[in-house]
Amino acid sequence: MLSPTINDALNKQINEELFSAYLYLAMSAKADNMGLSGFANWFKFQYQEELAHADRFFNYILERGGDVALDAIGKPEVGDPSPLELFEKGLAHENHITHCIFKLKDLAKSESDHATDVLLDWFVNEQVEEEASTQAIIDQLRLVKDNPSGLFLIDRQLADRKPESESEA
Ligand code: OFO
Repeated sequence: MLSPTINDALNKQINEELFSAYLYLAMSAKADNMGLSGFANWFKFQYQEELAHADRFFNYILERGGDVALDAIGKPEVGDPSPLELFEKGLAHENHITHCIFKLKDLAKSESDHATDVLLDWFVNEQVEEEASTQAIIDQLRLVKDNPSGLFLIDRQLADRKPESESEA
């Protein structure tokens, strides 16, 4: 059984993950409008991953006999960014999510909720991976600056991103 405090914190994290999904979906549309279909593809997969993250918390709460309470999802503000700024915004958001996961870990530990603590280990590792992959794209974009050929090549590379299940097969 989940404590009310942990249950509430996990519900808030479902909302964070769904907002993440929404944000990446907005970024995908923005990239598509810029003519960068590879970037749009990358953000679309990110959107799907975030939905899966929300699902993981959703299933876990129910598995532990808790109550799922869904809240309103905030409006994602993307503005009018350059391709580099899009990814910088994505990284800043992932840094925020990492902070949320760390706070959840602290809470689980303080309540000796070992099951939630173990669940969160998966998310700690996922955040390391997500921050690293986003940073790698930022590094490439900084390297090519505004060079259209460089941007084109990165776009082609991001078009190759496949869902995790397919790339592992
Ligand atoms: Fe981007 O990892 Fe979930 O939010």
